[in-house]
Parts: sequence; structure tokens; C-alpha cells
Amino acid sequence: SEDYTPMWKSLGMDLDAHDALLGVLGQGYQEIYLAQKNRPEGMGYFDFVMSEVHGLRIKELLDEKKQNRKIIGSYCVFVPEEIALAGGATLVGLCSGADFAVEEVEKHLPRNTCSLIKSSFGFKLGRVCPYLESADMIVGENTCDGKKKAYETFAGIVDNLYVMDLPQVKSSQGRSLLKAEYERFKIAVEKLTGNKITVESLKEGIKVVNAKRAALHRLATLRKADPAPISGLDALLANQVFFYDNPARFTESVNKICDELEVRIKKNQGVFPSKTPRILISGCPMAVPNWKLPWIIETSGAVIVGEESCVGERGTRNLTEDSGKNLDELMEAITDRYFKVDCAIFTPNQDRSDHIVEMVKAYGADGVIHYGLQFCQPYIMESIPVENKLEKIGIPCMRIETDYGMEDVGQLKTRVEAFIEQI
Ligand code: BJ8
Repeated sequence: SEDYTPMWKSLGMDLDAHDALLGVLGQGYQEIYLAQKNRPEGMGYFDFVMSEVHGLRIKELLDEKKQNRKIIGSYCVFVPEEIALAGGATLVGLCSGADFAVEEVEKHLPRNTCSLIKSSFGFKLGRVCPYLESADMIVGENTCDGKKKAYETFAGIVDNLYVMDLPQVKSSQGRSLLKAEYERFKIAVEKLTGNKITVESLKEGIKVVNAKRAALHRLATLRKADPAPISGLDALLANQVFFYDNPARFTESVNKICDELEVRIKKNQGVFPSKTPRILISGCPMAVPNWKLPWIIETSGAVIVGEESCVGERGTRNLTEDSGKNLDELMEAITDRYFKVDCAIFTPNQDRSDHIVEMVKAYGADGVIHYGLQFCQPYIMESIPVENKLEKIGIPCMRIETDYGMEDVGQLKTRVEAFIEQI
């Protein structure tokens, strides 16, 4: 492939550190992804995307910038891509799934901060993320205390941070706050791009994002089959690439895989034999290249059939109503759609545990593995009532707390194997 060194250099990246990162990423991908058997052919597209994740896609973004298009980076599924697209900007996800520049990070953040936040800092401080370096605007959000306070520090490290406030209660006041923040974001996008958002452009943005989510809904539905036609690792990858790829191309590629999976299901073909124990993963989001737990699960005799996660169904569950006749109606519809996201920062958060039960039933899961990142108060706190609720109705649940390190892989594997044997 092309030599992207000059491009990375132009973004001010640390080339040696970046080479090291790409080396680790490539090796991990080889060992975790390419080592899988019976993968759908359509996954070839995602293999290509991953091999070019800091290459071709960045070149595309920089080409867009040359055409005067702005790039907006975000760390949370509450930032509406519909609005970014309507303003003629491209939205990319910035959450990171690997430890980097740990010592440097701990000069800015306490050690007992979750891996996801530390990683975001590490990728910036280590200058190894070309998405972050390409972004014209970085959106942080007031969600958990960790992120909320970390952005105060982050504002001194990057010069283009925009912080979105978010409600914590699903009340009418909470909804009004969300609506007001989306209006404020719309204005910020317009100011950034110099484009006025119109009814037409917002409808088009909604259409593009709905299509992308609908493709993932289709993929999720196909995973109900036994034998499972696609591994959880591969489905997770599609959910991760959702945040980076060109939306139309992503939609087309996922739909192509779905066509292939439909044929597999008809022929009763799967990635694992039928009656393989089926696991639903629930909890904190898994950003690229955080594949640790799914990899452990799927090399321990089980298949993952769903992700109750923001990199998964919690993030993509609902579509946005696009029948509004004016801007306000469309903004109301966007607010309605996002207000349903049942992140653990909300209190109370009954919807989330209801959705977990619903997903167990819909995907025929035999058990739930709750994934909590160490020091993530919201999800770890919720994991206990979630486990209680599931066990009360006879659904086995195991709670895992981990980080991005590899030290606990052996121990986790032993626990996961024991859990799978018992369900
Ligand atoms: S809508 S889940 S993407 S906030 S793991 S940083 S919660 S301490 S990521 Fe999230 Fe938006 Fe919610 Fe989804 Fe804090 Fe927990 Fe760390 Fe987390």
C-alpha cells in the first residue's frame, strides 16, 4: 500500500510511536481476527478497512478537508451525526481501545481513571491518532464524572474542544436540556462549516444515518439464527467501523455481508456448530482495538450473539423519524431518538436492564457477560442490579471488571470457561 508517512508527518504525529502502535495493532488483528474460521467473505472489506484505518481513510478525510469540509471528532453516541452531516461536516469516533503513553497520561489523570478515558488522553499525548489530529472540532460530553472532569483537563491539551452538556434524568426538564444542547450544537456546526442547516440537509443527514443504523439492525437480526452465521468478533468490528467509515460505503458493505449471511442461514451454515453456547455481552463500550474479552469468549467455546453496548445495540437501536416538515420538528425527532439511549449515566435507568432481558430473549442467549471497565462507576454500579434481575428470571450472568491490559487474560479465560461450561 501507499507510503502514508508524509501524511502522518504533516499531521504532527510521532512517527516512531505510531509505527509501534500500528505494529501492535496489525499483530493483534492477525491473531484475533484473521485466525478465525468460516468468516463471511464480506468481512474482507472490514479487513481492508482495518489495514488502512490510519491510511486510506485519513487520506479521504484530508481530501475532504481540502474541499473545505470540516471533520468533527466525538467520544459519545449522544453526539448526533445527523446534525454534523447536515452542516456538511464528517463525524468520526475518537474513543480509543488501547493503552498508550501511560506514564504521560498519569501526569494528567489519576491512576484510578477508566481505561477508555486514559486511552483517549494517551492517543493525544502520544500523538498517534490521525483522526484526532485531523479533527477541526472535538466534542466532549458531560456524561460520567470521569469524562466530565477529564474534559476540563483535555481543554488545555487540545485547542478545539467543544463540550456538550447532557441530562442525567429522563424527565421533561432532561429532555429540554438535550434539545437545547442539540440546538446549540447545530449552531456550532454551522459556525464551524459556514453552512446553514436546512430542512433538506437535515433530512438528508437523517436518511444517511438511518440507513447506516438500519444495516446494523439487519445484521443483528441475522445473528438470531442458530448456528450463528457470523462471529461476535466480526459483528463487533462492523459496529466499531461504524464510527470511522464513509457512511454510504459502510451501509453498502454491511448490507452485502447480510446478503451473504442470509444464504448461510438458508444452508444452515454457521461460524460455530449449532448449539454452541450463546452469550450476550453487556456494559461499557469497546472501541478499536479493544477485542480482549470477545476474543476470550469466542476461544472458550461460546459465540457472542449481541452487544448491549454503545458500540453495539445501545448506540444504534433506534432510527430517527424523518417526516418533520420544518427544522424544529426534525430537531424534536432527533432529540426523541437520542433521549432513548439508556446509558448508565442516567438515573434511574430501568430501560437498560429491560433491554438486556429483551435482547437475551431476542437473540436466544444462554447467558450474559457483563463487561465493566475498572473504575467505571456507572456501569459497575449497574452491573449488580442487572445480575440480580437476570438471575431472578433464570438467566446466568457473570460480571467482569477489567482494563485494557493483558495481564489478566489467563485469569479471565479460566473464569469465562467455567461460566460457559455451567450455562
Ligand atoms: S452514551 S456509555 S458512549 S457516555 S467506561 S468513560 S462511562 S467511566 S463511555 Fe459512554 Fe456515551 Fe454513555 Fe455510551 Fe465513563 Fe465508564 Fe469510562 Fe465510559
